[in-house]
Amino acid sequence: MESIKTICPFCGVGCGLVFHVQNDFIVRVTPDESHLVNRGHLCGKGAISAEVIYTWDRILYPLKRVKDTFIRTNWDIAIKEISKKILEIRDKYGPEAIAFYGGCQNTLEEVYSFMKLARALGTNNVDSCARICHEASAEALKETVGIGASSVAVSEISKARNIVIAGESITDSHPVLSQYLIEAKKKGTKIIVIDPRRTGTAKIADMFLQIKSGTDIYLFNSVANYIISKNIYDKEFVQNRTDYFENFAKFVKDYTLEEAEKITGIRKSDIIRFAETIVEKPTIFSWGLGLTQTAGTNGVKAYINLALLTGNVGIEGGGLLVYRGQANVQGAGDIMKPDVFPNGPMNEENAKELERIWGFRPSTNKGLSITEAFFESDKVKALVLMNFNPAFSLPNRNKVKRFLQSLDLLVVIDPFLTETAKLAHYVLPSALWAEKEGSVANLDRTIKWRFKVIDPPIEVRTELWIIKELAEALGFSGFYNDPKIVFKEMKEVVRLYSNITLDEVMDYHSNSRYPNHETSLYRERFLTNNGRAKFSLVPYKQIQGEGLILITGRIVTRYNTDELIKRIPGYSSFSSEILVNPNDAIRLGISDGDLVKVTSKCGSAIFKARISNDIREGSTFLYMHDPYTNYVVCDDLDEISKTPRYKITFVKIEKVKFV
Ligand SMILES: Nc1nc2c(c(=O)[nH]1)N[C@H]1C(S)=C(S)[C@@H](COP(=O)(O)OP(=O)(O)OC[C@H]3O[C@@H](n4cnc5c(=O)[nH]c(N)nc54)[C@H](O)[C@@H]3O)O[C@H]1N2
Ligand SMILES: Nc1nc2c(c(=O)[nH]1)N[C@H]1C(S)=C(S)[C@@H](COP(=O)(O)OP(=O)(O)OC[C@H]3O[C@@H](n4cnc5c(=O)[nH]c(N)nc54)[C@H](O)[C@@H]3O)O[C@H]1N2
Ligand code: SF4
Ligand SMILES: [Mo]
Repeated sequence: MESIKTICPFCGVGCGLVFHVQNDFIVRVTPDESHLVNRGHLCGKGAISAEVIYTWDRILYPLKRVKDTFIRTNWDIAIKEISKKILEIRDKYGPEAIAFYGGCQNTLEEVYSFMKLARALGTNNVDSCARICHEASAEALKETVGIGASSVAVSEISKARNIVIAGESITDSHPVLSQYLIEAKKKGTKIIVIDPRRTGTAKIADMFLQIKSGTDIYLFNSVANYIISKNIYDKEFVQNRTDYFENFAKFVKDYTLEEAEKITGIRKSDIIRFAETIVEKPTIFSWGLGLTQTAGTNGVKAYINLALLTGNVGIEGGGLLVYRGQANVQGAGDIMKPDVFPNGPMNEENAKELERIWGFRPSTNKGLSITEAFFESDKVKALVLMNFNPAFSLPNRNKVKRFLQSLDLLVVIDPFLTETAKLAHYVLPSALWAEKEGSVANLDRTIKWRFKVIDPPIEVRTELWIIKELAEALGFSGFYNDPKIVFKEMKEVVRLYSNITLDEVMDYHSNSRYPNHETSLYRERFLTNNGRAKFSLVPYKQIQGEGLILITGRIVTRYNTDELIKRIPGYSSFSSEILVNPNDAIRLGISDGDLVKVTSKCGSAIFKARISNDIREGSTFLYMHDPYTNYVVCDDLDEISKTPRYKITFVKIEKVKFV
C-alpha cells in the first residue's frame, strides 16, 4: 500500500492528510502527524474526504445545454464553441461584459491562471468568494497594518495570555483549531467569546459576551474610550508605531459605557472586565464572519483599533488572527481581485511589469466584484465560474437565479451538477483536489502542496488543462498544464509569495509562511507605506429594520453549499431548524417543533422552530447549508468591501396555520 500526503479540501485550517492507496483506490485516510498545523488531528469532514471522490454522480463528460436539457458533448467541441461565443460577446459588448469568478477551493496555480486568462481577454472582472466572506477583513487589515492576512500563526495561540474570539464558531467552522484552544486553556490562557449565540466555543470560554446582533462597533469604541480614559493603553507602542491616535481618542469620547450597555445588551461591569483583560499582554484578537458579514470592514477596523491601543500586534503570542474559510480562500483573495493586480496596485507601472512577464498588457480599468456584477450592474453577459456555486451561496437567490438565466453565456467548471451548473450553457467537469496537484494558502499564511493521489475519471480534466485549452482556442499562449511551472511564474508576479520556495511548500514539516516565514508579523515595522499602523475612526450606525434579526452560519458536519457531503452515502440534503429565544417564542406564540414561515423583504420559506436559550433575544439563527436559507437572506452589502450582510436580515416569523 502506498501513502500519499495531501491537504484537506474543506476549510482554511489546511490540515495535512495521508491517503493510503492500493491499486489506484483510496482505502483509508489518516491525519498527518508531521504537518505543522494539524499535528495529527482531523475533524469528521477531513476523515470522510476520500468518500467525496467516490460519490455516485460526478459529471463524467462535458455537458452542453440544448433548450431545457443537457446533452453529452466532447472537449474539442465544448472548448471551440465556448471560445467562439466569448469572442462574439467581446466584439459585441466589449471585454468588460466578460467575468471570471470563483476559485477558493482551487489551488493557487489554478486561480492564478484563471485570473491571467480573464486579464488576457481585456477584462478585470475577476474575483473569488473571498469577496463574500473575509474581503472586509482583508481591506481593513491592508489599510491599517499592511497585508490582508492574519498577523499571527495558530501556533502562537498557546503562548497568548488571552485570546478574544469575535463572531466565530471554532468548534463548528475550524474544529481542528480547538486543540490549540484546549492546550492554551490548560496553560492558563483566558478565552473570551463575543457572539449573539452561545457557540461551542462560548461554552468553554472564560468570558462570554452575548452581544446584540450588529452592535460590535459600539462595543469596541466604548472599550477604547474606557481604556484611554483610564490611561491603561500602551503609550509607547501608540507613540512609536501608530498614526492618528489623537483624532481617535477624541472620536471615541462619545462612546460611553452606559450607552454601550443599552446598545450591545452587555452589562457595564462585563465591558469593564473585558477592557481590563485585553490590556494585558500578549493577547490575540481573532475573528470570523460575525464581524465581516454584519458591521463589515468598519467592524473589523474598530476591532483592530483595540489591538493597536493595547500594543498587542507584532509580539510573541499576540496579534491579529482571521479565521479564513475555504481551503485556499486566503490565496485566492491575495491574487484575484477586480481592483488590484497580483503584483500590486492597478497602475501603469504594474501593468508594464505584468506585460514583461505575460506578453500582454492588462487593462487598468477597475473591474466588477462578484457582488457588484450580480446585484448592482447589468454589464456582464458572459460568466465563467470555477468551483463556485452562487445560485446557492449568494443571498437573495431568486434575484441571483434571474441574473444567471439572463446571461448570453454561462460556463460552469465543477465536478458536480450544482444548483448553478444546472443553469449553465456548458458544464465542464473538473478534477477533485486529490486527482491533481498544486499549492494552497491556509488561514495562517502557510502555503502547502497538495500531492496527487489518484487519476481523475477518464474524461474529467484538471482546471489547468481546461484553462490552457480555452486560452489557446482564444489565441493566447503562456498557459501551462504543469503546476510547478505556474508556481514559478506566480512567485515572480506575486510579491507576497516571493520568499517562499517550492521545497518548503512540499515539505509538511517546514515553515512555508509568506511573506517572510514569521509566525508573528510586524515585530518592527508595519507593512503600510510609512511602516506605521493606523487607527481608524469608525462610527457605529444602527442597522434599521423591524422584526427579529436572522443570523446564518455553520455546523461542523456540513460544508458550505453542501455539494460534496450531501452526496456521500448515508447523508442527504441538510434541513435546518430555526433557533428562537424563549422570550421571542412566547411573544410570537410559537412552541418547539412548530412549523414557522420566515419572511424578509426578499423572500420567505418554512422551517421548524427550535426554542433555545443559546440564541439571544431579538436574534434568530439558521444554518447556511439549508437550501432555503438564502431565499430569505437579502442582498444588502457592506459599502466598502461589498461583502453581503449575511448575518443581518430582518424577518417576521409566524406559526404556519393548517386549515
Ligand atoms: N463545518 C464547516 N466548517 C466551515 C465551513 C462550513 O460550511 N462548514 N465553511 C468555511 C467558510 S467558507 C468560512 S468563511 C468559515 C466561517 O466560519 P465562521 O466565521 O465561524 O462562520 P459562521 O458560523 O457563519 O459565523 C460565525 C459566528 O458569527 C456569529 N455572529 C452573527 N452575528 C454576529 C454579530 O453581530 N456579532 C458577533 N460578534 N458575532 C456574530 C454567529 O452567531 C456565528 O457563531 O468556516 C469555514 N469552515
Ligand atoms: N446565508 C449565508 N450564505 C452564505 C454564507 C453565510 O454565512 N450565510 N457564507 C458565505 C461564504 S463565507 C462562502 S465562502 C460561500 C461559499 O459559497 P461557494 O463557494 O459557492 O460554495 P462551496 O460549497 O464552497 O462551493 C464550492 C464548489 O467547489 C466545488 N469543488 C470542486 N473541487 C472541490 C474540491 O476539491 N473541494 C471542495 N470543497 N469543493 C470543490 C464544489 O463542487 C462546489 O460546487 O457561501 C456564502 N453564503
Ligand atoms: S479542520 Fe478543516 S482542514 Fe482540518 S480536517 Fe476539518 S475540514 Fe479539513
Ligand atoms: Mo467563506
